[in-house]
Formats: sequence, C-alpha cells, structure tokens
Amino acid sequence: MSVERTFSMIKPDAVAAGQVGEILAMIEQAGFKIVGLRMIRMTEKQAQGFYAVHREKPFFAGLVKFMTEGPILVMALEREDAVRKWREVMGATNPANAAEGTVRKRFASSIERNCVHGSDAPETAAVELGFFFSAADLL
Ligand code: IDP
Ligand code: MG
Repeated sequence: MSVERTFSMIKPDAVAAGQVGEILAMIEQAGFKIVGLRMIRMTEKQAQGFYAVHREKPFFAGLVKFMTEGPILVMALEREDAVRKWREVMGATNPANAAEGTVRKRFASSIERNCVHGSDAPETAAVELGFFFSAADLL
C-alpha cells in the first residue's frame, strides 16, 4: 500500500463545540500528515454540490442546513492507506455504531451531527480534494 491522500472535514457541530484541537490531535496521532487545511463556511450551493450523491435522500435538506450553519475545516490528509485509515479513525456514520476510541464515538451527537467527514474511496477523495483545493495548494 502506497502513500495516498484523502479529503476530510471537521463539521460545524465540532467547530462550534471547540473540538477542533482534539480532533486534529487524533488525526496526527493516527499518523496522518496534514498537507492542506482551510477554515471556510460553505454556501448552500456548495453543500448541495458536495453532497449531490445524496440529493434524493430524505435527509438531504437537513444535511445541507447543518453543513452551512457555521464554519468548517476542510483538510487534505496524507499517509499510507489514507482513505481507509481515516474512515477507521472517524468511526461509523451513526455514533451509536461507532467503535470505542473513534472520533465519532467521542464527539458525534447523532447520525446527522457526526462531527467529521472522510472520503469513501480513492476516486471520491480525488474529486472531493479538487472541490476545495487547487492542485497548487497541495504540492
Ligand atoms: P459518511 O459521512 O459516514 O460517509 P454518508 O452515508 O455518506 O456517511 O452520509 C453523509 C452525511 O449525511 C453523514 O455523515 C451525516 O452527516 C448525514 N447522514 C447520513 N445518514 C443520515 C440519516 O439517516 N439521517 C440524517 N443524516 C444522515
Ligand atoms: Mg459518505
């Protein structure tokens, strides 16, 4: 397995709750190098575009409202097997199913307000990194 990059976000719930520092520490302790990081506030259009794959889901409108309610951190993370490893460190979508010691087990309050995002495959990571970072940002 070679070094790869994945896309990650710290969502509005965790930023508002002051959990950024602890989540970044968990990321670094898991062996990731943070190779890109910005704080932004997504517009409704950006959130709809980013989550377009979920547009037919019953939770789509609520998800867009949540993801635009406040600032977020967008990040590019690098390590061996980064996509799979960051999904493992994040924990399951629903914190009720998340393993002990995962970010979502520690900080998420619901299946919607689950504090972090991670790409689900290398192909998705490439698209999601490109959504928020230009190639020159991530040399
Ligand atoms: P993931 O973030 O673990 O990849 P996805 O299924 O891709 O999970 O869903 C994207 C995001 O949509 C989740 O992280 C969560 O914020 C929200 N979400 C997913 N399923 C539900 C649901 O059943 N109700 C409300 N929100 C949901
Ligand atoms: Mg997903």
